[in-house]
Amino acid sequence: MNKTIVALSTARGRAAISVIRMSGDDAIAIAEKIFQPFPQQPNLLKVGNLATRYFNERAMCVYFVAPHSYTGENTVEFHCHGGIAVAQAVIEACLENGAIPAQNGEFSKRAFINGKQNLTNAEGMIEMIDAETASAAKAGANLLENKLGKRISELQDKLLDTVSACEVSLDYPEEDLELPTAQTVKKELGETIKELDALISTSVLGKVAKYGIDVAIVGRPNVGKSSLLNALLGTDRAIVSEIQGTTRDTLTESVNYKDIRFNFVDTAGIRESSDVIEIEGVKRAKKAADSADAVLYVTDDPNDRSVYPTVRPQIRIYNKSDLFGNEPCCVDSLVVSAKYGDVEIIKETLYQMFSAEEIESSDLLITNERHLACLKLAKQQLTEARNACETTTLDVVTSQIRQAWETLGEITGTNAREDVIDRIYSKFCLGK
Ligand SMILES: Nc1nc2c(ncn2[C@@H]2O[C@H](COP(=O)(O)OP(=O)(O)O)[C@@H](O)[C@H]2O)c(=O)[nH]1
Ligand SMILES: [Mg+2]
Repeated sequence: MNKTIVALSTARGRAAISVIRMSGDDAIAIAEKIFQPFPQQPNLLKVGNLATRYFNERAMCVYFVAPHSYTGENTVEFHCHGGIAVAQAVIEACLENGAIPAQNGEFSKRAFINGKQNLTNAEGMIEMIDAETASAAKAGANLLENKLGKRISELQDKLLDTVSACEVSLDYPEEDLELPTAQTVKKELGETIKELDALISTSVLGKVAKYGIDVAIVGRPNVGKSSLLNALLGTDRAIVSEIQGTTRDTLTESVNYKDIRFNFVDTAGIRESSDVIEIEGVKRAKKAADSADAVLYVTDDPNDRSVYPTVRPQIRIYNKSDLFGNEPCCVDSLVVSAKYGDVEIIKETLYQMFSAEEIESSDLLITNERHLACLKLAKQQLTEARNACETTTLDVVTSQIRQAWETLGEITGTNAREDVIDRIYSKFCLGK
C-alpha cells in the first residue's frame, strides 16, 4: 500500500496558475471526492469545481492510471489559479481526505523505485531545473534522455563479456574451453579504459556548460577594472572612481554570453598598502585569481608588457584605449575602452579560449561530480586489473573487473546504495 502524497509542483508565490500533484494508491479516490465533475477518462485535462473548506475553486484536473504516470502510481494533477492561498487551500482539501505531504523529491524517488527512471535521469532533471543557461539545460536534457546511462550500460556489457569468457573457462575446465589469454584481456580492458578516459575528459567542458567560466579581473588600482566589470555586465554594478583603492572587496556577477555563463570577479587593485582593509582586499584579489578559470589582467599603460603571476590562463587587457588611440601590442592582448567602447571582444575571446562552441556540438558531457568520481574510480580499478594480467591469475583479474562493473552501475543506480539514492532525491524541490 502506497501512501498518497501531495505537493505544490509549481513555484510558491504569485502566478497565473499553480499545479498541485497527488500520487499514490488513493490519489484518484481522493480527487473524486473534491473535484466535480471528475474527468471520465485518464490523461485528459477537464475543467470543474474543486471544493475546498474555504471556497470553491474553478480548476482543471487530469488523472493518470498506474503504471502510466510519471511516478508509476495513480497520479492526479490540479491546475488551479495561482497564488499562495489558493494552492494552500487545495492542498489542505487533499490532506483532509487522506493524502500526506510529500517530501522533497518524493515523486521522483517513487518514479525511480517503480523503474520509471534511473539515477542519471533524475540527476539530469535536477540539472535542467537548476539550469540558468541553454548549455546547462542541454547537459541536463541529455542525462534525462539517458545518453550517459546507455553509454555506461554498453561499457558494462563489454566488461561482462570479458568476465564471462574468463569465468566459463575457469568454471568448466573439463569442457576444454579456450581460456582468453592475458593479452586478449589486457587489450579489451585497454579499450574500455580509453573510452572511460574520453568520457572523463568531457568533464572540463561539462563544468563550463554547467557552472560557466570564472573570470577574475585583476590589475593595479585605477586601471579600470570596475569599469570593465560594469561594461561586461552592461550595468553599473561596481563603484567606479578616480580615487585609488575604491574597490576593497571582491565582487562577483554573472552574465550569459551566447549559451555560456561568465562569472566575473572584480577585485581590489593590487599594490602595496598599509591600510588593513586594503591589504585584505589585495589578498582576496590574489585568491580570486588563483581559483578562477581565467584571469583578465588589466592595465592602462600601453607600454606595459608585464604578466600577472598566475598559473591560470590570462589575457592582458589594455584599457582606456580612447586615451592612447593606437593598438599597443601583442597577440595575447586585447585593447578596449571600458568607459567609451565595446568590450564584447573579451567575452568572445574567452568563449574561444574554452572551446565553448564545442559544447553545442557535443551530445554527452559529464557535468555531475558523482558521475565523474565513479568514472575515475572505474578507470583506476580497470587499470589495476590490466596491470594484474601480467602478475596474477585470471580469477583475481575477473574479480577486479567485477568491481569496476559495479562502480559503473552506481552511476545509473542499478546497484547504488540507499544513502546515495536518498541524497540524490533530497536535492529535488518539493513537488518534483
Ligand atoms: N578615459 C577612460 N577612463 C576610464 C576608462 N575606464 C575607466 N576609466 C576611469 O578610470 C578611473 C578608475 O576606474 P575604475 O573602474 O574605478 O578602476 P579600478 O580601480 O581598476 O576598478 C575612473 O575615473 C574611470 O572613469 C576608459 O576606458 N577610458
Ligand atoms: Mg575598482
